[in-house]
Amino acid sequence: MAPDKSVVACRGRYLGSCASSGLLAAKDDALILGSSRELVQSLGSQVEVRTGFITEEDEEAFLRELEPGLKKKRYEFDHWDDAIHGYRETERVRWGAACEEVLTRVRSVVFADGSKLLGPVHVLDLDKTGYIKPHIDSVKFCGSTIAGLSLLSDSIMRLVKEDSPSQWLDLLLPRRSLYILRDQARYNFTHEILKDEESVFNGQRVPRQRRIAIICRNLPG
Ligand SMILES: O=C(O)CCC(=O)C(=O)O
Repeated sequence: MAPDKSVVACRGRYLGSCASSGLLAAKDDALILGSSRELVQSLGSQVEVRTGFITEEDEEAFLRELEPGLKKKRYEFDHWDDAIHGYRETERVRWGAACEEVLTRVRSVVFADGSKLLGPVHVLDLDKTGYIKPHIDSVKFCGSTIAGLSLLSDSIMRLVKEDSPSQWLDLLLPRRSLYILRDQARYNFTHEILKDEESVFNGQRVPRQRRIAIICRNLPG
């Protein structure tokens, strides 16, 4: 009989698994590691990682649309006060049919019917040496939910409780996965994307390559 893997302790940290939890069955919880079992469980409903959300063909469709515009921009490295190091970015309202179909699927999974969404989709291209420092998205411009597709590379997103830094979650974001941050996870925890040198999940190196994130947000309510 398979062991109960509902929560697996890993060197003083906890790795949630949906193996025996009906409530969490729709999620890939083995991709979420936290400072305590309680935190993994309590924040579990507000953090999701869905592996294989897009196909290789979908990823290629996004790259075909985005590369010509991105290539004209330079990666930005030297703004000391920026939350992001080694990036270029763009926004896009209109997409070709293949990408629009994926984005419709993202919106239907992430947002309730009738939610007011930020019109343009944010595209963030991180160089292999790039990373995103801990920050909380502006409450002026962004509502309760942030969802992102990861293209080209696996990566680790770290959430740290703003007023209690010993409370943290690491999310392993595999290439072509979708992540979703909601409510407390979005408002009370900083999020960051680790640099290549620090990219280790549950003791295992997760090499960071160039990564493009396609990010959808709702509007403040
Ligand atoms: O690259 C990502 O998926 C996260 C982006 C991010 O942190 C942000 O846009 O606030």
